[in-house]
Amino acid sequence: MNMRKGSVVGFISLLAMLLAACSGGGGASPQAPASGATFNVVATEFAFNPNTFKAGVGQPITFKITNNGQVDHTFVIMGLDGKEAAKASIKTGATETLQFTPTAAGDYPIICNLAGHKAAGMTAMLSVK
Ligand SMILES: [Cu+2]
Repeated sequence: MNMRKGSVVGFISLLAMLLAACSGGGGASPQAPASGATFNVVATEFAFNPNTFKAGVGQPITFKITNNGQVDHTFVIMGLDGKEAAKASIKTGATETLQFTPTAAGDYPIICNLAGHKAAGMTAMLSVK
């Protein structure tokens, strides 16, 4: 167990070093890289791009949501119970990070929960297997 975790961490460290090397060292992040998937999402009026995401059960997911729209937006992941599971509010021009680890397989709807935005098309889907 410990050895296994160690190799995963080692692998991620190696990945991080490779990424840092590729970026020329100019923009290396000071934070330790999170394991799991990272999705970059752009919010505008009235859509998320991309709007489909796939992940595995227990896999930590990091959403980096940039609001390129003219008004504020939210990024709300709905749990399989129909309740809000995770939420980020993104002001226009800002980027917010939202972390979520799905604990069960299924389709998790993602919406902007501001009045009228979901109906106008601000929806996405996280499919977990
Ligand atoms: Cu919105």
